[in-house]
Amino acid sequence: MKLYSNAFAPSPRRVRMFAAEKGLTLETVNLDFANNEHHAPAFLAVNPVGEVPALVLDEGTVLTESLAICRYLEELYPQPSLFGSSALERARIAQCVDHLMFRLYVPATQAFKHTHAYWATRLTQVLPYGDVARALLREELTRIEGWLTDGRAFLVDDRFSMADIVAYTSVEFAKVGGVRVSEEHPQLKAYMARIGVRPSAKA
Ligand SMILES: N[C@@H](CCC(=O)N[C@@H](CS)C(=O)NCC(=O)O)C(=O)O
Repeated sequence: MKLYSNAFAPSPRRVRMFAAEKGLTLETVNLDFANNEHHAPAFLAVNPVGEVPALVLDEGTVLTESLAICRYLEELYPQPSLFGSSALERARIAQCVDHLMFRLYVPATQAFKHTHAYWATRLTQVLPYGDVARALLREELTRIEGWLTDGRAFLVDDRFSMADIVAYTSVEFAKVGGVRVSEEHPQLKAYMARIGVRPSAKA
């Protein structure tokens, strides 16, 4: 298997972190976005959308979408289970992952795209929309702070899961959209430090 990735982007980071938690080493090709390597014909032949991650299987099939790739790896390598091991646990983790993808990751991408210099020449930036996305992001950080006030170590059922991977990588990514965990979020700050010392956080 070969993973097309980018060192700084959150979507391939989810896959790298997931693989590291499973103890997997994936052959990885890092594309340089600044040099538009993700829009070069060689990569568009792999993923015509021009986005990472893309996982090329040994028989040639290409999988895209970080969550789909992680689910595939979970099926191949079930332990440790990161999507849950009972019907209820799987539902609770999926519920949290979907919530975070829509309410944390999406506003983080919109804040990044509509305020950061990297995107200025790549799309029509609408700065007030970027500000709306930042406000939504701050609301979401406050919501997660609320979840963590009951003393839980991880987001779902007190064990590390895909929900923590999505939360950690998205909160990290929110920084490039101009939103950081602040003194208003002491539980979230401690949570980020707790997840950040896991070896997978460096993957
Ligand atoms: N929903 C996709 C999102 C993929 C995506 O947006 N990838 C970004 C990096 S996080 C990308 O390749 N961006 C390149 C570009 O838009 O130019 C997933 O979860 O894999």
